[in-house]
Amino acid sequence: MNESRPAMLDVQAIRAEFPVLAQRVHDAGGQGRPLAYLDNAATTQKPLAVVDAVRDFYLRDNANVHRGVHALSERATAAYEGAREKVRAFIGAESAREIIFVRGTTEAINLVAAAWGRANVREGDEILITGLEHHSNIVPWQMLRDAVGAKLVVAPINRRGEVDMEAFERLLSPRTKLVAISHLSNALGTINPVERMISLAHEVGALALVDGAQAAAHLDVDVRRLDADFYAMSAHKMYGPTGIGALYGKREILETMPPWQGGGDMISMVTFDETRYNELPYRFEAGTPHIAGAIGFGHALDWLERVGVANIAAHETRLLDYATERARAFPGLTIIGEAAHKASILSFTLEGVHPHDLGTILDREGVAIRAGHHCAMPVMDFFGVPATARASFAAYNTREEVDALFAALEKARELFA
Ligand code: 7TS
Repeated sequence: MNESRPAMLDVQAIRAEFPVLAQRVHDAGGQGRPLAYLDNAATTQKPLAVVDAVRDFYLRDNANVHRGVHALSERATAAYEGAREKVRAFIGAESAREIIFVRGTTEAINLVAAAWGRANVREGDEILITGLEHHSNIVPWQMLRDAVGAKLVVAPINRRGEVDMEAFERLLSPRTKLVAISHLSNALGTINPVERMISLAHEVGALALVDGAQAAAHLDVDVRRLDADFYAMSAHKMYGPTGIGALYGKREILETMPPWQGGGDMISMVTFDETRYNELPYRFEAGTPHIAGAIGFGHALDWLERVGVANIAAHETRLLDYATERARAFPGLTIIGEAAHKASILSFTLEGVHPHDLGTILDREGVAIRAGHHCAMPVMDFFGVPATARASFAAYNTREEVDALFAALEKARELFA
């Protein structure tokens, strides 16, 4: 990791790379407002470098991968495998064979639950998650639990929205087969101490899966330093295309896993009597993959590395600190989630205004936030709220956009006063 001080971002130059940001919304009759896009935890916008890479692929190189003998197929294959190598380098994996392209974090976790889970989790075994998880890191484990008779154990959180580490340690036992934890909570912005959680999991002989959907574009991720057994991410939250993501798995674990989907590309030989499976990573990539998406993902990683994740993180932390300070001073506003270690996400409620109404009013002011349960209903239950409003920051956001958020909140309060 680069230990030098993060550099200040040239945010205006960055914004110029995202044409979608330079628009007014609800502009009928010239009454529109400049867009303040603060819904980055749902999906980030895409820089020209990514859009151009996808477009260029379709305009110049489009062909299927791994099968053709012609020039276009060779180019497509080289670009697709080049993207795999970029993912490997970005997360510090040892080998590109450990990188499986999937649709996103959801599919990555389902792959592990289906392939590793069905082969390794038995009746009475336990899977330990936390009270902070997104539904995609809960439901696949419930499905596995119900299929094999395992138990799903949940480490509780405290009122600040942090995992209770004493309870987490206490809940680990030789029965624990897998610990599945988010790196960064999408509902609250809490950064989990995943390195410690993974090491505790390993002490009882469990494997550890990290849901990195929110973390990968905001925190420095080094899967070998973390010693994660699996790490899941989604390109679309990392300035890349939708419909593509990656699952990292340690080679020695992936080697022992049966495939989860059957079809083309994942085989080395098929007769009607038997099939021999292909080597890693292809064994887990049945069918024609999202070739253009993977290439766009690779360019998004180039973009992230050029701008620098540490520089982006420092910028987002300044925005989050400023927004938090303004939120604390705002009458009737309650911040949901005040963990000591947070990144890029501010979740809150406003007295007397349902978060969905708030989302609609803010939208009329040009401010795009997310209102809802954020696919983390158990987190909402814990805090006793039906939903929260959530502002989430990215490299291109500005202090002025935080001001626009609070000006719009002021309007909402006046409307409901
Ligand atoms: N895990 C976390 C922590 C997430 O935030 C999300 C998506 C997922 C998993 C699933 O990722 P996907 O790319 O497979 O859908 N979170 C959100 C959100 O907060 N608002 O919209 C999607």
